Amino acid sequence: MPSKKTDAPKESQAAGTQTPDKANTNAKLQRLEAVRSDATGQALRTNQGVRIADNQNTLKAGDRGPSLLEDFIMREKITHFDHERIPERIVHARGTGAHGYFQSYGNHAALTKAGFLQDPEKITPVFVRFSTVQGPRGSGDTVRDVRGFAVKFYTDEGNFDLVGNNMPVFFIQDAIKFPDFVHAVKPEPHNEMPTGGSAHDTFWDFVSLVPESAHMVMWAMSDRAIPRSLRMMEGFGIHTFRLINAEGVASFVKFHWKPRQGVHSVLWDEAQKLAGKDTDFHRRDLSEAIEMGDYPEWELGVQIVPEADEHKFEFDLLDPTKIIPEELVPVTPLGKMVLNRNPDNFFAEVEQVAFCPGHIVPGIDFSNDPLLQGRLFSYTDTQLSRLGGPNFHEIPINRPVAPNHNNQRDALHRQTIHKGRASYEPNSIDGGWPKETPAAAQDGGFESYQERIDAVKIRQRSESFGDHFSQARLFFQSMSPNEQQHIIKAYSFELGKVEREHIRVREVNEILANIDLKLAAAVAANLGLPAPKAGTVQVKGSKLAKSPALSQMNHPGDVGIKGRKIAVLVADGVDGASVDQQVKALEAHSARIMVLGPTSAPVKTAQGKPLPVDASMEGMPSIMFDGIVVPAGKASLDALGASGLAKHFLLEGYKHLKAIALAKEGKALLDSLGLKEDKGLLLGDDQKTVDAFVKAVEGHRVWEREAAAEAVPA
Ligand code: HDD
Repeated sequence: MPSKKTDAPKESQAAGTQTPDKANTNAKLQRLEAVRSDATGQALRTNQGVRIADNQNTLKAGDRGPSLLEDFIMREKITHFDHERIPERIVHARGTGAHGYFQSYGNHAALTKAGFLQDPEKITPVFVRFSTVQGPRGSGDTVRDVRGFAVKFYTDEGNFDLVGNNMPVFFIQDAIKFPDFVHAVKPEPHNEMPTGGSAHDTFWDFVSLVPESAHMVMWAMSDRAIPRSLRMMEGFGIHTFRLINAEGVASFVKFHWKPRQGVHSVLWDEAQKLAGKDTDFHRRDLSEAIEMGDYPEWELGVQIVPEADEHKFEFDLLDPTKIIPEELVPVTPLGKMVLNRNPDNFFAEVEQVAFCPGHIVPGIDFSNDPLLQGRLFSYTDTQLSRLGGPNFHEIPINRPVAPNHNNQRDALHRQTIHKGRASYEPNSIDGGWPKETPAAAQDGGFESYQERIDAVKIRQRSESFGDHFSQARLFFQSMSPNEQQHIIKAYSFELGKVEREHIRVREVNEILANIDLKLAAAVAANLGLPAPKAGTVQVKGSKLAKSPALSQMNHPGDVGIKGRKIAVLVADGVDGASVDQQVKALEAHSARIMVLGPTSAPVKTAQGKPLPVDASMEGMPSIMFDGIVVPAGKASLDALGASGLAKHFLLEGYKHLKAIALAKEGKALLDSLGLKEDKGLLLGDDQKTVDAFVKAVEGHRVWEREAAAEAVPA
């Protein structure tokens, strides 16, 4: 139980960390803002503050002579440039970030004493970094990979980092296997290929030998690994954590982020093309949305398991390769997060931000998940070489808004100028400050949950971690038929890239066959292998036949087509009134519309007026949109029908199951493409067509079309 002492140091009161009003939070944020630099109206100077008269020429002996070593201006500039790069993250190197805030829905004091979850009036600033795992900093955004979803809450009681992913489980159960896993998934050591992907021998060698990865690999082969947008992903804390209230009562929890934008993906063919046509597809989407005021929003929720129920599940709560199905323990919403500000400087904010699962605040604590326990060490350790020493908490993006006085001193890049003589505790020279805050005081100091441990020191995996296939099976069987087909294709694609036959065989016979024989047979057929007749182990199976919460189809979101991108295809002779009508109708739904022409030059409407276009169909191909509209105007429709670019745009949009609406007179164009109307391929000029189009975009893809679209070339 927590300590009963209540004598808090006066200093902590004076610091004003307790007042929960917005003004106070904003004032603290100002402390971070003070380091933002704006050079508008400022003179160009050296780092020492000397005004620079000539930034064009090195100091030389004569205008055609050799450069002089004494040119401190040139030397300072080049020296700094030579050292601009820092080591990229060993994993999650490719990422992007945004600022925002978290706001609790109510007072969750019964669950936790964490201050930021107690007051719906309190605005807690956050910084979020989304990332891929495998690829280097310059790799593509849409590769098949897990996405990191790391949130730093700058709470009044210190920073809380929720360092999760967009998938609720992980590849391994024990942190000691992390370097092995990462070495296997990273590009192969002899040729540093492939960049950004897992379709290669070492990855499949490892995962086919490590059955505990089966569940996570299933997620990685699903559509979750190719999100449509970072705004359209769920986030998960993965491990079981603890929340602890002021009475010391703890509950196990799993953290969830639910996007209001829904959970949506691109198709694999789109993902591959986007990785080439727009490497920055995801970061662009996030930053544009925020720029346009279309702020993405997530609900933070928890699945709560009372301590007493720890052992009531058919899996171990400490096993990070397992979910608690939401049908068994629903997600209780706690609050919302809104991302509403882009970084001013990528390096200073996104690159230098340092997360650590060990950054927690009073009211939150760890579980004994052995993967989490290892992470508590790794993250701080990695910053030492990545950010150059133990003072990375002083980099502005990492600074807490709560005060952080202590007796740690010196080391590389120290910025704080400590006053006082005593950098030790206890001391009598500086009045004994800074002092501990007893846990039971108001706004008490952090106290670890007092869990009773009576155990033998041992290197051994608990037997309760032994079932690797039941939840992988539950996942596959909970998917819609379309999603199941995508999974089959993803395994087939990836294993098809594996050069060594014995690895393919092992994955099919010893992993997939234990998950689902139909899945194994379908993948085997695509690889030219015999279908396995039975699995290699006895799989207990899950009591639940299905978990609907696992299918993306059941997460449509609640923002309609707000922010969805619609292409309006035009050419000379387009009916200006028809364009206006379509654009207005879609803008009424807050969709983001771009008018595309054969080139970036304006087109001439049937009414003889110039119509500016936003981009060319080549510059913004169909893969960058959620829906396509073709307005009326016979000459324009004929021109589009004669243009390979426009035909490809429409066929590709059709193939990728996008909603397409053509003016009625577009029938001939449709016929020439060999396409037939369906639920999302619409002909008409009336409101009914617009409504059907909006509904189809809202459905994200015209799933009913998928079989027919197979015949259309990619
Ligand atoms: Fe990790 C970065 C998520 C297991 C070691 N990890 C990193 C990031 C995310 C995750 C989102 C990027 C943070 C950022 O944007 O800066 N990692 C996870 C999740 C895991 C996980 C959800 C399992 C549930 N990680 C894990 C283990 C270890 C690490 C088991 C080591 C034992 N992770 C690291 C790291 C990184 C990192 C090497 C690289 C850069 C960094 O930490 O700051 O320390």
